[in-house]
Amino acid sequence: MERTPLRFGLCLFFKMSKLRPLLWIFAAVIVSIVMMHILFIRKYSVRASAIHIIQSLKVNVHKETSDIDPHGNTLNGHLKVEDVLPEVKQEAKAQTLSVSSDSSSKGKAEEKPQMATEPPKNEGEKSDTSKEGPVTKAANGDGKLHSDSSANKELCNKKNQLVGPVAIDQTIPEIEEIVKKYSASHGGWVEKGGKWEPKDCVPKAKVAVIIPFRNRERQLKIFLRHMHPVLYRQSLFYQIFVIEQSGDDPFNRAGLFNIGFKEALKTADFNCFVFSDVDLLPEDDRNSYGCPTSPRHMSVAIDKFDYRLPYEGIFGGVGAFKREDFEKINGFSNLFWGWGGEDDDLYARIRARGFKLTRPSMMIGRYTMIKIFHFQSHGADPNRMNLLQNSASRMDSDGLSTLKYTLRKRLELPLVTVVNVVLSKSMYQ
Ligand code: BGN
Repeated sequence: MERTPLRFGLCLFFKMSKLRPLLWIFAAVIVSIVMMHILFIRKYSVRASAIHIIQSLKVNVHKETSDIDPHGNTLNGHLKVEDVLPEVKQEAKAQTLSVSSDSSSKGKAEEKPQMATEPPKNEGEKSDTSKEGPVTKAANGDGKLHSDSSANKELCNKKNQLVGPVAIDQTIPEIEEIVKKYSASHGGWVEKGGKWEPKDCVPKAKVAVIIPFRNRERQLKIFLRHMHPVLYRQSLFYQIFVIEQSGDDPFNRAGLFNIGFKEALKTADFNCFVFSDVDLLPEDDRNSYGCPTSPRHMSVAIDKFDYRLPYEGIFGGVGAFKREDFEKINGFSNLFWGWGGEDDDLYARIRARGFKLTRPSMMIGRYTMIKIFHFQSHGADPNRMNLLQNSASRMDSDGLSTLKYTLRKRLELPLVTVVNVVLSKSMYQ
């Protein structure tokens, strides 16, 4: 047959229609690869769901108008934590609610089977103590927060309060909801500032849980709902501090941890410090947030990394120190601006001082990373590789001893103490 344009067109159409399924598959593969890259590969699981993006947009719209500092300036366009966890107003409102709903909420708590995320009731605590052995003296001395004498109390030893694997709830709660459930002013246990201490025994540790923070309110609400019951069941003297970075400079996670260490010590004589990201939820309450014998990497098995250590020397996520050990390594470096490296630097400090790094088992040190999309305004720290060349020789001249920041606000909210600071590169030039 003669090769006419019509015949050529018909042939092409015929071939295309045969190839079309292949073309569709090819296109789908490309789109999936791009999506996987965007959603999974970036640091700390930037996995999104449409609903979360929509919610985050709603929050961002709200923040533009409410984010005003005491001088009337808008703060970097970021929603500040107190807008979401309002302090006094929130508590006054909650207080009113408690008068009328106290009995009804108690009724509800009794009806419901106890969930893994809830602490046991006080009656359980009392019967526990009766089982304990002879009077032991407290290892830690009295803290400024101790309300009553520890003279005739035993060391807390309530392992039977722990439930092991705990439920992970990644829905975003309303703050009123968790305040009503946990706050001491509503029949819960958490006192203003996000703290608690066992009343009937002497806690083995006084722990400050330090969370570096910027613009992660939804994660924070999930974190607080999850952590308070876990810390309660571990019978710790504890307080949760959120250290919020103001200003437009890249996030300085390590510097915020150092600030948290200093600011926490203004509140009580904490002897242990847990440095945690806001998006990491322990899956097992036997993973102790108390004092480790030596520096401890706690988040050894994160779902994001398929519950495996990505590399042996990783110290990212959640770490715990005795106060004196953290002081011996001069804390974290203050010089890492943006993502990455500060935890590797800390690991180098730990080794340089001859500490043995401890870790929980892979079964107990399991964590879920909160899966909420967040926008990272700054990427990785381009200088991190240079800094990591001299971690050990730099450690005495870079850390707690050289920390600089401006304290803007310190708020004792119902479930957390928020310390808002200015931390900028220019302070270190
Ligand atoms: C590493 C980061 C860590 C981070 C882990 C896990 C660096 C330094 C240069 C190699 N280290 O690569 O900070 O905790 O990934 O995400 O970027």
